[in-house]
Amino acid sequence: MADKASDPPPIQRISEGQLPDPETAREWLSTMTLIRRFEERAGEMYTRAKIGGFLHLAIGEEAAVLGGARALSDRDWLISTYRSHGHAIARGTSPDAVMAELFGRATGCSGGRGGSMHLFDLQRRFMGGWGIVGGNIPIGAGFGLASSYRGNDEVTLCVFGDGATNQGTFAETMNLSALWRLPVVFLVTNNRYGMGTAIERHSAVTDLTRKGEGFGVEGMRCDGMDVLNTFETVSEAVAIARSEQRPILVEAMTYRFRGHSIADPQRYRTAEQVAEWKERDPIDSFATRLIENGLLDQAAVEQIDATALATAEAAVSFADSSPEPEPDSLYDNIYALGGEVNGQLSSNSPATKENG
Ligand SMILES: Cc1ncc(C[n+]2csc(CCOP(=O)(O)OP(=O)(O)O)c2C)c(N)n1
Ligand SMILES: [Mg+2]
Repeated sequence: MADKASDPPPIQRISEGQLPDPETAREWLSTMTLIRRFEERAGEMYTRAKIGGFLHLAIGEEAAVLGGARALSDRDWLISTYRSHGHAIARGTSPDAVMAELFGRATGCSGGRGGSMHLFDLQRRFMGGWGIVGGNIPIGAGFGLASSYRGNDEVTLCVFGDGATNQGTFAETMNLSALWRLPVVFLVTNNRYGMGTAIERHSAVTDLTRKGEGFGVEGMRCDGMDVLNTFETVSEAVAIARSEQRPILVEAMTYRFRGHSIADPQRYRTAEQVAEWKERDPIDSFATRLIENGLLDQAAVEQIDATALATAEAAVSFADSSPEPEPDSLYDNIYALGGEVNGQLSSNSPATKENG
């Protein structure tokens, strides 16, 4: 019964929208392919014990990742979960810095202290990388509040999973975001499972577009296996958030092809179900569409894949040859500059250090 209940609804629709110009189409395909090849290599490195902690891959979800990220401009903010390698790469963080972070090296985008679940890149307004399910939702609203308070037109895209919509933080954030008219797009990556629990078994309401309704947050749905449809839908939501200063909830229907994390026997779903979704591989289907429409030829697609493989390989070499963080740096970035304890600067405060 469980398997029957978790059968995915068939989404046959491929966006009828306008394909992007050839340069944009090439960039989308290249970045999705890079994310895929990067994560495959990361998975291998994990099983070789090069990577510690947890590793959550988003293989199969690349269209939901990239379509959402590309709906933002450089001045907008993106915040994600522990399944965020693709978000960092999509935002422009170098694959070298992401892989080095997974390896826990000083050259990583969080200085080797965050690992897979805590990627971060302030310069590119990628605000992490958060390990607590639902924990990033109110923080995303906080970025929206900051934009609103400063009176600029920046928008935050806050990404989380279907399981996270059952957290109290989701309900509280929907309420305050609507009440305070925050310019935030909440993007639910509905991959149909929270770890091993199918959506029909973890959420009373499975149409997630409706989960913000009672709080005053309008919902939209996109085909998260289709990068163009995701881009169009999230772009529309971003435009509303920007011009009308109000939150929108977007549900992206997608699927992860691998387990929840690396160690997952996946007894909660059938091989047939996985195979069915793989037929709609977001990268293959986009490449096919570009070839059919004459935007790229087969040789160009193969070249894109070869380049992605080489970049992922180079990232592994970079990470592997990078130094570990210095033990002396243990307290760096822990205490705020000028931090005071009882009116005195703390001895560990960077302000008391030579270069502080
Ligand atoms: C507050 C909290 N509870 C439980 C966990 C353990 N946990 C990690 S991922 C996860 C499933 C979340 O599922 P979903 O939100 O659908 O995201 P997905 O993993 O499918 O991307 C759980 C329960 C956690 N990290 N934080
Ligand atoms: Mg999920």
